Amino acid sequence: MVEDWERMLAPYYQAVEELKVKLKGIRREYLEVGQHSPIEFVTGRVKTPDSIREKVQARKLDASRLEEEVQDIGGLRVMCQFVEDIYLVVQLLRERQDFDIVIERDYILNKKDSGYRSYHLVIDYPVERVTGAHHILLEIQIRTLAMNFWATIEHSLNYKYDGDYPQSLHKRLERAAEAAFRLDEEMSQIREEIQIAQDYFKTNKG
Ligand code: 0O2
Repeated sequence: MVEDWERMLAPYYQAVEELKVKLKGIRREYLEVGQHSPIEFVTGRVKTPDSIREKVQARKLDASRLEEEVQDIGGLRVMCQFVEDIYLVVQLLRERQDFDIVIERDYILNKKDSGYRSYHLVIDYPVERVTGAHHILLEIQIRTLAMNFWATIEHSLNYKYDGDYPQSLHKRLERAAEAAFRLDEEMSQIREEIQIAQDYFKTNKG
């Protein structure tokens, strides 16, 4: 499939590190001016050759077009406190000049059958190499802390059962996904109250 994985993955490692710095920079900018940051924390990873091979086989992808077919070889994850923050982050990323968004998938409005919720962006990112700009695709997943909690647990179970859960577990995971979503809705209500309280404080202080 690939002769030299280290060489092929090198631009992905560079891009993931660069984007972690850039996304954490957004958080820092908000905090510097004393505002709520829509970004709580950021993680990033590059898929292993084994995991890339597995995905190509499982999805019957065209291995000769690996870098176009597997769009999450390099992946960033942005965790937010509130669902509203997710859409603000998406808006901030749409306005950036350092990459182009090529695909947007809203798995919050359109949750997956598994119960999975997240907002996915696939971006075309130019990595500056000594040989010039090398364009690669990267996936950015944007989700709340509650969505991340559910996805992390479900991912481990998925791995254990190879996606073939007992029916009872499937039902429980669905219920857990709905509970996580209700938690997000409750937190959004609190967020509105906090903002009203902050506005009240600004108007009435002194
Ligand atoms: P890992 O280990 O998480 O990095 P597509 O289905 O192609 O239209 P999508 O959903 O963007 O578009 O792609 P894909 O390949 O289905 O999912 C990409 C990643 O989204 C997955 O990466 C997961 O991180 C996450 N994801 C998607 N669906 C689910 C789900 O049902 N449960 C959980 N826990 N995560 C999900 P990988 O490949 O699993 O690897």
